Amino acid sequence: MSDKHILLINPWIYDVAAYDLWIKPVGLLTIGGVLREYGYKISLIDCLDRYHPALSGLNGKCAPKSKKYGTGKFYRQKLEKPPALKDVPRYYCRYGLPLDIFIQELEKQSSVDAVLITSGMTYWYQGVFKAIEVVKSKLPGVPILLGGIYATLCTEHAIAFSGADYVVKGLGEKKALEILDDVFGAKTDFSAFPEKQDDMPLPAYDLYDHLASLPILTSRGCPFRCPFCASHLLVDKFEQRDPKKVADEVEYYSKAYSVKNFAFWDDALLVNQKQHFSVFLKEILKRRIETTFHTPNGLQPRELDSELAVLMAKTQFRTIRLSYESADPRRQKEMGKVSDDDLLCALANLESAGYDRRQIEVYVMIGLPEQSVDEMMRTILFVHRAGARISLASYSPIPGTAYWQLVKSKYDYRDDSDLLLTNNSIFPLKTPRIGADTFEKMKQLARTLNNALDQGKQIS
Ligand code: B12
Repeated sequence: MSDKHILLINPWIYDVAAYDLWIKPVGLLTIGGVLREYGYKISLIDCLDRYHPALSGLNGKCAPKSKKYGTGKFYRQKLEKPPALKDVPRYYCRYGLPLDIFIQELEKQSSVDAVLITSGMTYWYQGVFKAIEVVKSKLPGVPILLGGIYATLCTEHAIAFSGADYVVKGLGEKKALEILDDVFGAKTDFSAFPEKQDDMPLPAYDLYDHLASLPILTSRGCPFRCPFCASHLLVDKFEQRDPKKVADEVEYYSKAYSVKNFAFWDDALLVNQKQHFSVFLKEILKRRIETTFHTPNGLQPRELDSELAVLMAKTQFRTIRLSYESADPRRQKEMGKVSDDDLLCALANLESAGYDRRQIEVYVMIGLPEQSVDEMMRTILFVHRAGARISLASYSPIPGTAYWQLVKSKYDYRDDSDLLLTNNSIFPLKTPRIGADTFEKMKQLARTLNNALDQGKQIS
């Protein structure tokens, strides 16, 4: 057992746009839960907590408001644009707690023995670096461990430039304990260490003052190998949890904390759905849990049969997004998980279960390497003609993926190019095939078609 105090930090988002879609640092908080089981005292500064008490009344304004299902805008402060983005006509901002509040929160912490910082998108690294810089100046000599998505996908970059004392690649529950052993000269007994996700303690959500909505994971990893996606680089094997234990978790948070919105963050939620997701939904019905569910990560249309659609309607799924990505048959084959018919069938099933197609959002990828304007247009039009909402997902190149090689060989992009340029709002602007004009036209087209749907019109 240890009496050491570990401070967990979820840093800001530095970006040209950001929106809180039920964001919580699940990985960091799970590590927090594990550390607590091993006797560490933990505390948290979540720069992305929109309900942070210090935000209410800030500059005479109230804390940012939430929409109906718990999403909302972050507080933001404009920053000077970094050189790589000089010609991008957007504001570059720090989203989340104002810097002075972060500093006050750090100063309030008593005797911190180590700091654990997480990281999200690769192109958010500047927010991570700033948090590390401030921690170093306010808590000199305290060891800093950095992990998370950026640290895993761009480990060399993080080692070279972040300033963290330890950079961790991949899942961090055990590695964090091992490093802390090293730091404190301790020797943890790992004989009872949970190997399965189900045996891990719950994420340390109790560290928040206010919990309105939560992400939930029923699995880790992904059995698919889509060439644009990094999931397999983050977690190498696909593991699904016991659906009844996931239901226990939802029941616990909805009863103990009155959480009303749960967003699934799985990469592949519907794999083996009859034995997995449907079992979870039946549990929710049986236990009469009254909450609302959301799937911001796209669902696989192929798995969405009529029985599942009915279960989703009964258990109050409100935000439903489907992964379609492209109308190009070659690309569909490459991804191996969706065809036009799959999408049409899933929409028909959802409609029969009582959903209005216009509320179902369908992801359309734009800006993929070598993707033609024609392919993007055909995909956008196909979704519109199917009566569903177009949700544009602009491509973000990710180091280590199959498409990364293609990006480097086809575009003016090198391994040492600034990661800021991999931002999904910026990369398409810079690609010769798309460029700012076409990108804007695609967005405009999607907006026009979605507006037409809202007015009950379909443009053929
Ligand atoms: C949920 C999710 C989202 C959510 C929100 C995520 C967020 N926090 O902002 C939503 C739906 C909003 C989203 C949006 C997008 N996403 Co996304 N998303 C994910 C997803 C599926 C899960 C992330 C997650 O939380 N995992 C769960 C936790 C448990 O894992 P974890 O945080 O990694 O933590 C573990 C380890 O990293 C480590 N660890 C973490 N912190 C620390 C700290 C320390 C000290 C240590 C030791 C260890 C450690 O231990 C943890 C537990 O083992 C990932 C894919 C994936 N499998 O990770 C993609 C992913 C991060 N997203 C990605 C992409 C492309 C996008 C979009 C650009 C898609 C689009 N075109 O619109 C947008 C961009 C949004 C934006 N504003 O820029 C890419 C990354 C892109 C990049 N360049 O970085 C990923 C990797 C998927 C992919 N396609 O490859 N996303």
